[in-house]
Amino acid sequence: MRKLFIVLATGVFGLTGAAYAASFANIDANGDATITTEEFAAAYPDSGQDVWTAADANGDGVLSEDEHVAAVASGVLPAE
Ligand SMILES: [Ca+2]
Ligand SMILES: [Ca+2]
Repeated sequence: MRKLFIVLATGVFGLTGAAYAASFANIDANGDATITTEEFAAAYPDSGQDVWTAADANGDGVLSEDEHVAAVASGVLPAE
């Protein structure tokens, strides 16, 4: 029973990670590992400049995967 729980828990976390990776990859249309304002606008058409500014933590004009993870985790951006 304990072993079954561990297998189930691993499966759930595995799925969550895979779903997130697919999300970033989908938004990063050209696959360069950063989200530009154009890619951001396509993925989040309802999010404005204030959301972008909050998500782009280091202000370099693109979102890294770390910044995107943090923005989703903090609720700045909706999880897909
Ligand atoms: Ca990109
Ligand atoms: Ca940035």
